[in-house]
Amino acid sequence: MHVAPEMLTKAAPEDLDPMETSEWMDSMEAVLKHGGADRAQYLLQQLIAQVAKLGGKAKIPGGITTPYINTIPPEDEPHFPGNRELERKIKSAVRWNAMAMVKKANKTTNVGGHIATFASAATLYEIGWNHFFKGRNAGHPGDIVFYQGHASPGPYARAFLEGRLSETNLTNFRRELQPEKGLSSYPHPWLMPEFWQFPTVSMGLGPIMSIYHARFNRYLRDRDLAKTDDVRIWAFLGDGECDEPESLGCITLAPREKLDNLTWVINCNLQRLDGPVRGNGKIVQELEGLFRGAGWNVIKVLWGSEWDGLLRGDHTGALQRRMMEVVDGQQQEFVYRGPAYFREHFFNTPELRAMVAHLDDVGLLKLKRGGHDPLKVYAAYKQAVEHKGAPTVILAQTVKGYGIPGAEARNTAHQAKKLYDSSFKGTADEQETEALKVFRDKFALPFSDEQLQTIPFYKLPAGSPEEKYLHERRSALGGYNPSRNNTFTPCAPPLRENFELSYGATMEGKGQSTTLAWVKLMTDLCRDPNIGKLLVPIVPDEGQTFGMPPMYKTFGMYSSVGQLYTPVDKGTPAEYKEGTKGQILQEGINEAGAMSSYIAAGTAYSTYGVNTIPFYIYYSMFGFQRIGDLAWAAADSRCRGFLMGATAGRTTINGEGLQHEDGHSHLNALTIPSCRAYDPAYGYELAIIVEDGINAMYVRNEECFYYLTVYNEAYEMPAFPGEHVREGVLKGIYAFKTVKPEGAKFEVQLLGSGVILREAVRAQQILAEKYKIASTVFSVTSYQMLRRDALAVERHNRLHPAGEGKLSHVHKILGQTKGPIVATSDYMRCLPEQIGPFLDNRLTALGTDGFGRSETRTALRRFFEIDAEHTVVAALYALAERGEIKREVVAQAVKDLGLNPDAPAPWTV
Ligand SMILES: Cc1ncc(C[n+]2csc(CCOP(=O)(O)OP(=O)(O)O)c2C)c(N)n1
Ligand SMILES: [Mg+2]
Repeated sequence: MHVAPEMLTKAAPEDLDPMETSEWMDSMEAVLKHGGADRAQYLLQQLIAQVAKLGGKAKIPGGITTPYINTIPPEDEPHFPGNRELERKIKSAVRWNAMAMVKKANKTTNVGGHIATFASAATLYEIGWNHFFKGRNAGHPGDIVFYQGHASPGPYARAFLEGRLSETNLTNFRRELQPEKGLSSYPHPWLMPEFWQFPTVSMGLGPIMSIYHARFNRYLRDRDLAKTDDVRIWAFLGDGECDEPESLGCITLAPREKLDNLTWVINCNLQRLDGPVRGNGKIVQELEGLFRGAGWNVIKVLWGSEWDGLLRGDHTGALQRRMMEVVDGQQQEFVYRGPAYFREHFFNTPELRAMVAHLDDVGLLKLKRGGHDPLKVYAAYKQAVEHKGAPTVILAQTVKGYGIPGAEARNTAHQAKKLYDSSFKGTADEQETEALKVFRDKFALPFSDEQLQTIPFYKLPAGSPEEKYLHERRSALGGYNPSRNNTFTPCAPPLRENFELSYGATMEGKGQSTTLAWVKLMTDLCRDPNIGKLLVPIVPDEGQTFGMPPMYKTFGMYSSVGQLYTPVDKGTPAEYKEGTKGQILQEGINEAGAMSSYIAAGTAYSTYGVNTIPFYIYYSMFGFQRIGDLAWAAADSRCRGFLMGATAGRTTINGEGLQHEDGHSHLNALTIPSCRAYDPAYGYELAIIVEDGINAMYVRNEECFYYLTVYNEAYEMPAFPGEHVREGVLKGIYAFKTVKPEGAKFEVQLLGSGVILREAVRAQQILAEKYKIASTVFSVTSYQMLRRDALAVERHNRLHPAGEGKLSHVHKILGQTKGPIVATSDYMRCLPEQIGPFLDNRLTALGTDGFGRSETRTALRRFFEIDAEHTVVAALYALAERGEIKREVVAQAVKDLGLNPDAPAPWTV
């Protein structure tokens, strides 16, 4: 039933006819008794519809929240199939080890860690591990669980009991460089590839990734790529984490796509790092309203079983009202101050006080929050996994730092690294020992006082009922969780012939952009018998800008319901075709969502053993800059695939101005160690890079993904010059064209990338024709690859000084050349400057430092000083610096070529 909160908290309009009211109440009571809840709900809906139809001034209740009690009434709770006693023992051991791990790690070092989060979530996870989270095995990928990042001591402690991690592993928590492997602070598949599947600790990323993962599972199923029906996606979130836009920004997708394979558990301990999440309000109610409004199935687990009796006796609704009116900040106070305060201030009327008169302080302390009650949590999970047609969110109320002396419900709980309670007597050490005893006793751990001195890890006794139970449960659920698959089954390589279709020159007078070259390449590749079906083009509502509509028809766009309408452009080559077999993921204006799809698709090689190859194309400015943290998480996830930064270049997407003109995404790409970034100029370069990329990732099993910039400027493209350029294209540089005018005395080397390669070629002509200077133009497809190779070579030589010494690719190519080197591109100067230290001759870098602005391409290239004319002057000046030509020649060139020497530096305006 939906009841507006104001109806519970605020006074209703005056009752003008109590008799009539009572008749209505009696009727509803009878309906509930004889017709059941569904019938009551139906009648309520009819009544509301009737009021709406007849109009008048009556306000229809607009709220979509329910009272502050458990969604599942006690009478609807299922039988609990577990052994409560054994599960309690296991959970206590996990609690202890999780605490001990953090405490030990901070005894001798300052490496940090969190105790309070897992302490509040232990029951939420243990019910999952004992009853719900399917494990990975040869025949089943297991459930996908997005573990709350800073709850990681819990999963580690559990894996220790399962025999999957050693005592040394635990001792080396947050000591990853120790000889026997230490454990990552948080879920990092990059660092623990056998264990973690998805990184989560950057708040908000786990939630959004989980939604798109759940949707991608449907895509895999509908396109017959993998069997995923039996896989559930779980995401564990903090209530504070819900303030991140990524957490809640995409929740409408899940009900729209009917993702009943998705379950969220929000640990509502009412606190975040600094203090209460909603001190002056109620986070659970706020979240309930949001999720219900979005169409989720919402289950509130607020109170433990001990409250059931009190609520049953709450005939006037006073207790329920009190639960509703207490704000979260106050709820914390009741836990923090203990039972006497709780009795006096929560049960603050004679009626309420009487309800708990039979309970002593111990009895009061047993009135737990719902998230600590296995029965309530089990009931919620069971209902969640059985719910059809919509995702479920469980709002579980807990206490942060539950059971930890000195931490429970304190604002400092999040940062607590040790047990310490200043209410105990004695020195800090004595207080700590006392706190350990309290913890031990509360959770009944079999340690003597003596043993507590060393805070030992606790292993379930071999052969004990609890140890057997733990393994039985995991084996019944198919294996362990978390656990990441590292077996890779390579693809058969794509056929070369489909790439060769991109090797030809464009027709004379007819240009092509690299973006269109990509569209064409994709269309050719989709016919490839080995990988065609595995391509997953992803686009966030920018396909028309990129010339993609022909792909819409060829590939189709995925929709779980097919196409329920006739597209207005039916029958045209650009038909907006949707279908259950559609291959493209059209994500709407949602780069973060699209990136989450990219991650799901780019990790499926591990998660589901299917080598889907995502190509996520987007406005390059709205890539790393906008969703950089997801790109980082993609790398951590060992994600593969291609990011296509389209409309690239600060001067090339000319009219769009400052916010759109990207001159730095290649610098962002540099920051991601497993990202290989390329800036190709021609269709054949693109085809070579994509072919080798697919082979690298999906055949040779290299851990990386690609970033390729593609531009929207059309120009004539030459044909593939021949096999001799392939290696250079992939390694980052190859000689494109040499011009040596008759009688040339001097020589320069010109480096160009992407669209701006053509400016280097034009500069070459001017240098030859006007100044009789010889030059070679090099196409630099990747400064990043050149630098990485050069760094590796330099490091090798330094650490092996007695050896012969290796030669880097960039040195191999440019080391033999004469004269200064001038580089120009549509990106910032420091991109080419990266290779400077590895060159013998001086490098002058031109680039697009500064804010973009709207203008023509020609004007912008002049403004940013990257055009042919500026390249010529840079080359002449470099020669003058070497004393090879006179400075007057340069000064004259500045005039002749029409440059304004007094224009402000572009990066200052
Ligand atoms: C994007 C981001 N910002 C900040 C942090 C630092 N941080 C880690 S945990 C935390 C508080 C988490 O509170 P909540 O989500 O309620 O989780 P709880 O520990 O209470 O379960 C913060 C701010 C982070 N990990 N990621
Ligand atoms: Mg919290």
